[in-house]
Amino acid sequence: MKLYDFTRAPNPRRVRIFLAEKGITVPMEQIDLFIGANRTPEALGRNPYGGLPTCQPLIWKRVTSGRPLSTCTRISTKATL
Ligand SMILES: N[C@@H](CCC(=O)N[C@@H](CS)C(=O)NCC(=O)O)C(=O)O
Repeated sequence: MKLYDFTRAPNPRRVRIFLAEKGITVPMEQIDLFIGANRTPEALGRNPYGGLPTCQPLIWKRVTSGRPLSTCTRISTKATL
């Protein structure tokens, strides 16, 4: 599992805090929201909403409605499975 993170954003921070409390270490990559690095074709390929946090590979499973699942809560839940 790799976490796409931005240390200055609150939602990715929630996941980092959760992982730290659980003692889980994962690779992380900084995506600078302030320069729009979350809106590159590569980033939008990972997360069509362009938001952070995003996790690969296990979060981007589409449900029948076509809506991707990617939230702090979802990532945190999956990280403990
Ligand atoms: N519902 C999402 C919200 C994610 C979110 O809004 N992230 C913000 C950073 S705190 C973001 O990526 N904003 C930039 C954008 O959406 O372009 C979650 O719980 O993770």
